[in-house]
Amino acid sequence: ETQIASLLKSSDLFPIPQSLKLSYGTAGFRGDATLLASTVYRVGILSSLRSLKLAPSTIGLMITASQNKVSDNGVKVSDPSGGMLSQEWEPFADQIANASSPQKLVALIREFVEREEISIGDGKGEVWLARDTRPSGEALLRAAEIGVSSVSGCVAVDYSSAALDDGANGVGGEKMEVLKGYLRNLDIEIRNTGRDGGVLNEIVGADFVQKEKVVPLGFGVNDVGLRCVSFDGDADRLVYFYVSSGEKKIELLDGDKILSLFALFVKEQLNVLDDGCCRLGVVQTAYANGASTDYLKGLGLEVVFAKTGVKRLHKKAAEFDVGIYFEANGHGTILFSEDYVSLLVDKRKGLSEGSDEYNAVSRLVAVSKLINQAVGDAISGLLLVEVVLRHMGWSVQKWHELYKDLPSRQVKVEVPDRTAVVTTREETEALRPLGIQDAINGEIRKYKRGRAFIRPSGTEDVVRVYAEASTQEDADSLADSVAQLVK
Ligand code: 16G
Ligand code: ZN
Repeated sequence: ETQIASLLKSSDLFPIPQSLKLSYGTAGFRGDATLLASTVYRVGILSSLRSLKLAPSTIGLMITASQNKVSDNGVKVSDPSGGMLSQEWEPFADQIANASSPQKLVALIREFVEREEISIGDGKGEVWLARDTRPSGEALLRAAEIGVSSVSGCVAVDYSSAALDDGANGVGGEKMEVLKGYLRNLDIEIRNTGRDGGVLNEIVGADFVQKEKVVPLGFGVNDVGLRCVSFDGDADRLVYFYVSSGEKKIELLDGDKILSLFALFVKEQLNVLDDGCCRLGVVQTAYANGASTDYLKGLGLEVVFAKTGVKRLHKKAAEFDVGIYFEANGHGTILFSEDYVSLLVDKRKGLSEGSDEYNAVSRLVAVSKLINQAVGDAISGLLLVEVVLRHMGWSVQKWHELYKDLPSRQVKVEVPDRTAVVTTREETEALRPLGIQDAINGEIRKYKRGRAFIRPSGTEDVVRVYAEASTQEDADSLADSVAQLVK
């Protein structure tokens, strides 16, 4: 039922133009581009179903009208072999492309899914999307993406590689405009550059997105499913997100998730090298989502904790050969010790070009050059995320699935004297006021997967409270009751 509701909802976004009559033809559907959004959306659904039917397998969806005039466009599907969609499915393609209402569309899909015995929900479907350079391609690709992901358990991987960038109306947006000119094979559309009258950090930017978990200004329903990234005002933090439904809700990929992606990638290269002598470590703060810490430990990584603030994390990361640090709010980088980089460069000399080991060494050396090892910054962070996603062949959705965040809540409490709160070195427990930690522990014990801590802010005259638990309701209520203890 939720599957049907989701299909009805998404198909409402793509009403079928009157008197449209299409046939899959020799190479998919083609026509005037302005008439094709509903068709492409529906072909997205078909591709997901095809992927589930042949699971595990990847289906290709290409938006192109080949040699037709530029105002035309089209869509075709390829099977896992890389060849054309099996002709047996063409009649179904014709039927759904021409279904005159969302209800008829859903009925056709339902009947087809039953007949073909396609299991929706448990299977993992994947559809790779690409397009030619027609100006209508971008919007149609979005329609395809929505179609693909409206079938539950299916993800779209966008190989046309466009990303949206929220510059927080700060310096980052401006600099990205410059960088854009140098980037090939990566289309970035920049919003909130500050030039359109937007105010720095107001309802925009990484801090807003990470704390509020809603879209920044300038983003909305038309961006559903697309890979978006937000910088903060001075472009030293970044978080990714995608719009998850037609509303303002987002799925957030915070600093913890960026850390996890980087750690996984670096570990993968070290595994190829079978390099037991490289000490790889990751550094988090008390704000790291518990699920991220579990994930990183599950990878067999050494996870250490530092006090809030880049300088503290940086110092700890520098103790490793390769140290990766990120705050949940998106500050972070990867540090390579000089010795380790020289060792890699020497090692490469003895390897044959193009071998797995050679490539792994080259990737690590390239990362050490790409990332800003001084303190990290949003632009180099973005470039590395994009490179790693491309390397993995992952969509932002697939990356998000690395682990599921525990629900969390942050609140701040105004107090007469915030220095009355003194914490342990890693800020996970309060030493003063005396007795408060016992009281906090008492609250934590009431919740499944409960965790909470308090710390005096280093930048504002407040005490911050962080809480997480297995449900959002519990996280909210734990945060509230701990805040009461602080007051
Ligand atoms: C500063 C820190 C940031 C930290 C935040 C915590 C740097 C460059 N920036 O913005 O890392 O997360 O403060 O603020 O170190 P808070 O102490 O008010 O919670
Ligand atoms: Zn900043």
